[in-house]
Amino acid sequence: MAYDSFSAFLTALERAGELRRIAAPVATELEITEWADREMKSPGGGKALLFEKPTIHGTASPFPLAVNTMGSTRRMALALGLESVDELAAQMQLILKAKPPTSLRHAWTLAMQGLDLLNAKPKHVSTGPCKEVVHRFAEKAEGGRMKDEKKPATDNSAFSLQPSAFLPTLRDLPILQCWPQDGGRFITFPCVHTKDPDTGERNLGMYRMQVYDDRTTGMHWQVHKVGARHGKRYYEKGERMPVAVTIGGDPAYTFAATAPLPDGLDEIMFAGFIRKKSVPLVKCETVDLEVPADVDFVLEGYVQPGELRPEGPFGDHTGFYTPVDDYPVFHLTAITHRKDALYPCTVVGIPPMEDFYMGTASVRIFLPVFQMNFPEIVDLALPAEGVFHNMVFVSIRKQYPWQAYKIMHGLWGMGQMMFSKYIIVVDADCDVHNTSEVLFRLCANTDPQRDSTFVKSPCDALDHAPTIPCIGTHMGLDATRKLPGEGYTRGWPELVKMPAEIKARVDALRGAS
Ligand SMILES: Cc1cc2nc3c(=O)[nH]c(=O)nc-3n(C[C@H](O)[C@H](O)[C@H](O)COP(=O)(O)O)c2cc1C
Ligand SMILES: [Mn+2]
Repeated sequence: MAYDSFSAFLTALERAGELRRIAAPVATELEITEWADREMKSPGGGKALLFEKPTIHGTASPFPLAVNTMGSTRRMALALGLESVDELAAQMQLILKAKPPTSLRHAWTLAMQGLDLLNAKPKHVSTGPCKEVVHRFAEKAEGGRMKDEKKPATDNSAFSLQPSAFLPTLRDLPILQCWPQDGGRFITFPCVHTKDPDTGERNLGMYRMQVYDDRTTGMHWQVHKVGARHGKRYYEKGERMPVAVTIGGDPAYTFAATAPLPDGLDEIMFAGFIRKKSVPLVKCETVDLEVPADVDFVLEGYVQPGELRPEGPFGDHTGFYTPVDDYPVFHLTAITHRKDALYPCTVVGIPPMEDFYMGTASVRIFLPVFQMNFPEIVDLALPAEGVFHNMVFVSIRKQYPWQAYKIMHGLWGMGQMMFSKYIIVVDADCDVHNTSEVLFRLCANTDPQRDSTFVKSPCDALDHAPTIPCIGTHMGLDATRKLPGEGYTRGWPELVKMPAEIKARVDALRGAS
């Protein structure tokens, strides 16, 4: 089911008893983060929070702020218009099963053809709610600075509400300064739209944006991401890169921007598939790009390839501050928005946080694709403690010796799974969503030297542990029961278990007493 606005999604959350409104003024500087962090860490992920009067240095922003809207299993499903994310996984499986794919690429192609069948192609519209207020900026006289001109990351203490808030600038948006040592304010749910200059293919990715001033932000696409690849091509061609950033609208857009689709596959179509309705695309005012017409905000602008500026520090998903590093700069040329625009965002930090539920939904939806390639995979989980990439639990139906290693290497070869620092493989009867059960198997079933392997791999750009950024080792641990063909000849012991009839009898006895 599609939401025709972000506010319609909030209404659905409210009806489901999943939303808490906060009428009191709360500061975008640290306070909202502290509130949201407590909510996210409460049992099951707490509730979504709507701050009706977020303040910017004590002055109310004209735009309410919503946070933790996808931060529970139920809200994540509601965000995608579902009772359970498994419904989408089942549809994915149906599409793939219709014609067994012969490779990963083929599997994706089939999935995307399936999207066509489901009429998920975007449709082009001439205008939409995101154009209710249009603020085009005059061309800036002063360009951005180039790579070699180092300057400390912005001190945003001068960040204050402009008196004429009718045509908004970035200063009017209730953008959070999340953590005390953050380099400034960061847009944490930006959906960044770019185009491959060679093929015209669209990409939608979520890359956080640090606000430098009312017209300039950072663009934190990490080197492995598609936005960065597009940027590199513009740089090679010596062309200015058009970029449009959307905030809000159907939460399916926000989710699609985070989903680890292979490069070249269109997140807008994926969003259409999720919501079972074509995404209405409208042309931007000042750049040659199209964006969903029903979003809350559109930030239009460009990245001048080659121009870099220090970005950070930022209290990150990892639970640590990522240090200052050079990233591209986004220059705004226009802001358009709904009259009643809401500002959705998230807060990241020490897990578990809202993004855990988003990552888990991605894994569930794409599990059928993993299983197409590796039919022995039963289930897969990224535990909250591993913050997406640090740890993967995978259960398999083992049939032959060293199959666990095939699975590890296979996963390391699949898109963003390349970042997986530790992969732990367990047998089919272990529930990978129960970390305690996985650790039990790991501890009990492994001989550390025999059952581990190290590989060299690209690492998540946010990982502070590798000696050199972005490269390092990954470790695979085979916690499955060992076969004679794996050199284990002692006879693997049985797990201690009670027969079902005794369990039933004790259930009955306990119920009666
Ligand atoms: C809340 C949140 C914030 C994120 N911030 C960033 C970021 O700043 N930079 C980045 O490269 N990836 C970030 N990601 C991860 C990307 O959105 C994700 O890898 C996505 O699949 C990238 O899309 P792409 O493959 O089209 O580049 C973030 C994810 C979430 C959920
Ligand atoms: Mn992509």
